[in-house]
This record gives sequence, C-alpha cells and structure tokens, in this order.
Amino acid sequence: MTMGDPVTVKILDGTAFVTIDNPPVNALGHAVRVGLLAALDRLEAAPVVQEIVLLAEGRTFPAGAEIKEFGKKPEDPWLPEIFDWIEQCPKPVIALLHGTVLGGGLELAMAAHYRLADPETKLGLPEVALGILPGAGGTQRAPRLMGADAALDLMLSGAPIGVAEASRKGIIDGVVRGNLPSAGAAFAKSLRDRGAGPRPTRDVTQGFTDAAAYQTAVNARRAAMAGAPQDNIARIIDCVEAAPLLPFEAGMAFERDAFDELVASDQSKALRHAFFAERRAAKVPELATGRARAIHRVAVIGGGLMGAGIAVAHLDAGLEVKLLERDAASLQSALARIAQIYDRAAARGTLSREDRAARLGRVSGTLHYTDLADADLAIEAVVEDLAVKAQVFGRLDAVLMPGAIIASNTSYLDLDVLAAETQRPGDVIGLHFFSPAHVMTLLEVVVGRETGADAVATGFALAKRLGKTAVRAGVTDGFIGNRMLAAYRLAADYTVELGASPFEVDAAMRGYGFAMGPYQVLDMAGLDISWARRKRLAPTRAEGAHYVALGDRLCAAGRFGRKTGRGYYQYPEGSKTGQPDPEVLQMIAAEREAKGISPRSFAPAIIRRRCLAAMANEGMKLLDEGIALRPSDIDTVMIHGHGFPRHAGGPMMAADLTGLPRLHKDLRDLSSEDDALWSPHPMLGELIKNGWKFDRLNEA
Ligand code: T1G
Repeated sequence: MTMGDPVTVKILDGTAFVTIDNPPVNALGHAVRVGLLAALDRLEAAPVVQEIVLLAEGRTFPAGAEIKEFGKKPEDPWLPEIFDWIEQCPKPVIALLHGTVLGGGLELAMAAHYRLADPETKLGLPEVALGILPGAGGTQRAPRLMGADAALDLMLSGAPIGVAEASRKGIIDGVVRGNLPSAGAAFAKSLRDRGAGPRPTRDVTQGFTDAAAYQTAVNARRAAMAGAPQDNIARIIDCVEAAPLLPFEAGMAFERDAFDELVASDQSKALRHAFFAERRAAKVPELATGRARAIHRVAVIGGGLMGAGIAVAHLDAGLEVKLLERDAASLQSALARIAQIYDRAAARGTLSREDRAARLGRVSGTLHYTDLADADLAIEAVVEDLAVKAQVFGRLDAVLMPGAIIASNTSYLDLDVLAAETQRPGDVIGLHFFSPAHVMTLLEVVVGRETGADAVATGFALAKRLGKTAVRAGVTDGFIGNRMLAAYRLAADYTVELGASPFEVDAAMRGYGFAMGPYQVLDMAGLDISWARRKRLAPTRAEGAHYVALGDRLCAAGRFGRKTGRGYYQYPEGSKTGQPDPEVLQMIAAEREAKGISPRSFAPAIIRRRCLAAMANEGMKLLDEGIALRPSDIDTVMIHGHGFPRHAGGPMMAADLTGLPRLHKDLRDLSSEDDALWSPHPMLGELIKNGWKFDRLNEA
C-alpha cells in the first residue's frame, strides 16, 4: 500500500490492521471499497495473518456510504459484496469504532465478527433521513443482534445511540478506554488464546429468540407509522419483518430490491438534496477572507416573544446574555418569559434542574445601555419599526466596544438604513431568527451593503454554535423566507379569489406535506402582522394593481386569528385547531361579487401547482437580484423556516423534479391571471434552453 491510499495495512504479531483514511468522515466511497476488498483478499490468503482488525483514521470510523455517489452509475465492488466477504472470512474480523459510526459504517461494523468502541462513539442507521434504508445488510443483521424493537428504533428514528445502549442492545462487545489499536491487538490475541474464531452475524439468532414478540413489535410499529409521508418507512419495517422469515441471502435480496427502488425515488433525491443543501449554505464568499470574532457575552435588546427566544437560544449554547428593556415592568416580564420557557422544558423533563439553574444564572437584565458595554454582540429584537430600531442602533453604537457586532432581528426592514445609524457599518448584520427563536433551526444571516467579511463569518460561526442552519441573505423586503412566503400567500389568495376556499387551499398544501396550510399559519402568527406589511407597502403598489383585500377585511373586522378567536378559521373556546368559518366564506363571496368573479373549483393538485410555481418564480427573482446565493439556499430556508416538506426538497428542487419545462408551462398559463406573480422569469428559459436544472446553479 502506498501513502495516500484510503486503505492501508499493517501486520503486527500475526494481527493485520486495516486502516481506512478518507477524510472528512471516512465515507465508504469507491476508492475505499476497492482498497478494502484488495486488502481483505490479500490478508485472507496470508498464512501469517490470524486476525484482521478494521479501524479508521481521523474523526470517525466510516460515517456511511458516499452519499454523493447515489444516483450515479454504481461502481463495484458494492458494499454488500464487501461486507459478505468480511462476514465469511475464515479469520476473525474485529471492528474498532470511534466517532459517528453511521449507516454503511455501522453496517460494516455489524458485518465484522466482533466490535469494540471508544466510550464517546455514537452509532446509528440514519438512512431513513435520506429517503432510503440501510442497504448493506443493516435491516438483516441489526435485528439478529438486537431484535425487532431496538432495530426498528434505530432505523426509523435515524437517531444515534451511545455505547452504553449499544452494549445493552448487543451491537458492541466492549467499550475501550485508552488506545483503541492496542485494545484491538489485545482482543485479537485473546481470541487466539481461547481459539475463538469468526462469528458471522448472519448466524446470530439472539434477536430472534421470541418470534411472537418480534412480530408484535413489527406490527405495532407498522400501525404507528401508518400514513407516514416517506415511502421508505414501510419498506424498512417490511425488511425487518422478513429477517427471521427468510434465509439470510434471500433477506439480503429483499433489502437490496427495496434499496434500489428507494434510492431512485424523487423523495430520496429530495432528501439527499436537503442534506447537502444545508451544508452548502455555509459556503459563503465572505468566509474566504472573514475571520469569526469570539462571542462570549451577548446583549439582547427587547424581551418580547422574539427577544426572549433569542436570549434562550444563546443561553442554551452556553453564552452569557444581558437583556435590556425600556422599563422595569417590561424587563421583569421579559425575564419571566425566559424562566417560563425553562420551567416548561423542566416540566417536560427535557431540562434538568441543574441545567435550568445554570442557564438562568447566565442571564441578567438592565435598563441601561451603558451596562451593555462589554458585549461582543448585540441583537435588537424591538418592535418592527424602522425609526425605533434606528434609535436602538445609534445607542448601541455609542456604548459597545470597537469590534463588537450589532445585529438586527428584523424580518424585513432595511438593514442598510440601520447600519447608517452607526460608525461601524462593517460590523452590522441581520440575524433573522424564526419564531420561536430557541426552537426553529433557521437563521438568515443578512448581509448589508457595507457588512464586513468578519461580521458575516461571525454570524455563521454563531449559527453553528447555536445549532442552527444559517443561510446568507441580501437586503430586500422580507429577505429570502418572507419574500418566498409572500409569493406563496399571494398565489393562495388569487386561488381563493377565483373559487377555492382557504380551507381547501390549506388541505391541499397539507396533502403535499406541509404541517399547516398558509391560512392556518396566518391565523397562528396573527393576521395583523402581514396586514402591517401590506399597509407599509401600499404606497409602492401600482395603481390598479391586482390586489386581494380579503385579509384586510378580516383584520378590519378584528379577526386577527387564534389570538382573537377568529381569523380565517374560528377557534371556539380558544381551541387551537380552528374550524372553517362560514362567515369567512360569505366575505369571500362578497369580494368575488364586487369584482364580478364567478367562482370555479380547484382540485388539490392544481392548487399545489399554482403555489409551487409562484414560489419557484419568486426564487428565480431572488437569485437574479443576488439576494440568495444559490437555489439550494432557498430550499434550505423554506424547509427550515417555513415548514416546506423536506421529502420534497424545497421549492427549487421540487421544480427540478417536476421538470422546468412543466414549470414554464404552468407559469405561462398562469401569467394571464397575474403577470407580476406568475410571468416566468427569463432565467427559466435560459436554463431550459441549456437543458439545465436549478441544481446546476447550486454547484456554481
Ligand atoms: N457521504 C458524503 N459526504 C458526507 C457524508 C457521507 N455519508 N457525511 C458527511 N459528509 C460530508 C459533508 O457533506 C461535509 O462535507 C463533511 O462531510 C462534514 O460533514 C449503504 C446507503 C457524520 C454526523 O447519513 O450525519 O450509508 O461540506 O458538516 O456536522 O446503508 O456529516 O465539508 O464538503 O455534516 O461534524 C448514511 C451523514 C449514508 C451520515 C458529521 N450516513 N453525515 O457531522 O459535519 S447512506 C449518513 C452526517 C448509507 C448504507 C447507506 C454528518 C456527521 P463538506 P458535516 P458534522
């Protein structure tokens, strides 16, 4: 083996150490598979070798197959073939585990005869998140080792487990503190001394001992997962059910057929796209030169719903928070809001008393800007009023140390105007959290005209520390998420104006995979918020422009949604699930009559196409204006910020999967209804002419 090979071999005292070295996560790509098979072939034939130890360099034992290879022409040797070889090897094979042993990495380990793990190792089968299933024997070997319940837990949750649980469940044979290779050598010697040979997992039956309990677990899980939006869920359950019923090879064939079908599905393509999209979003031009500044102390200005959530997000990440409010009463209620969030978490059992105390111990309140002088970052979350925010920015600039970052949580106001209130426009960014800020995983990092690279790098480093997915956005009304949402809602409103009810639109979009339809979301967020935006934008609206006034009518009638007991839906006795309100249908009928519209019906599929087309078109505008760097950033924002179904991949990926010519036809047909919303952006024609998809722009 030469250096730089992803697989190297060293033989010590009759034990062969096969080391995988394929940064960053030792994914089992083609070169690794070729190297592994070559090494194993050689070692099986080598008389001097009595045991084989598999291990990996770097941060982790293989974290899975090489996801980038999916969808391309598969290149043998395939993983199942290699794992079969390992399992059938006449010499004992020992896997030494560390890091995040996931997917194909854990399947590799389960094909070995023995498994030792470092105490910090995490083990999991997360293929479900990619719309597939463990396709290299996981659905057949895991149940043999751990039974149906535990195996289904692992495969359906996709969540990793620690070594203690893995030991209890029979996946690993021992936990090694200290040097892993030395422990591997000692274990190999112990096998030799006691004449213990290979232990093929296919022959292990400890997980099948109670056939009735096994089938009961399968049936229970199938019932619980009925109606799951992802097709692979049912297939995983089928494969686990088959494991004790079929000979091993037949079970492997059953699994392979399911895998081949799923990996080619649109759902899996969409989920794989989402996986890479989130990671690609972190690749922003400013990181080439920007250096993230250290953030230890954070000032939050405004302790309302958003401010309190932002404070909690930073406290959860171990930071110190100083909360500024305008008066003692507001400060008290802000701190109480934070304590309440933690009390609820403690009551749910998701936060220990010690952690609750520790986090509350790191937050303090003040009424004075001068007390914020030692903050490394200040985030304002005051009322969405440009003048008020501008004043806050000016006062922060006057007290903060040079180099401290000033951020606005504004949802759509002009960051450049706020930056102009300071002597440090280069240190001004937008940090647009989505409500509730301590729960939602999206953070739009808004880059102003003069924002410096360090400030952007600091925003992205902070997002990672908060456990959030950051997406870079340029300055525009609503940045990426709210601009896309506005287009989505406009498409919905136009559809309602022409004949659909809000309740039909909501049902159609829930049928696509949204947890809530657009009108349910409006009722939850409060109709007055978008009403304020429409009023603010009214002066910019062209004379005679197409306008649906239904939302204004509802607000004028005091119907702000859940918080007023009525919006598009009615909420009897403050119930959270709204009921369609016939009064709203009458208001809609009046609006149609005033415009001379004869209502027509819309099938759910047509409602979805109209909404998706509007989103994809708005996405092209955002790309063309440079507000979004790439289509997959738009997808990431919509998935993480607005509940777009992950298994559809986001609006731009959904358009790719449907086909851009089809999108073009839909937009052309719809543009006669409203040119501004649906006239196809010129970018679409360019892409189609070159035979490209939006995905082509993701690599750029
Ligand atoms: N294939 C290709 N690249 C991968 C990868 C993979 N499996 N996992 C990670 N990367 C890249 C990632 O894109 C990023 O690249 C870099 O590694 C660091 O990742 C046959 C079919 C391991 C917990 O689903 O969960 O096995 O952006 O930023 O936060 O049954 O990566 O630097 O260019 O996420 O420390 C199953 C997916 C595959 C695991 C590390 N395995 N990976 O998290 O770093 S399917 C998975 C993760 C399979 C078998 C089936 C995480 C991580 P770049 P990162 P991290």
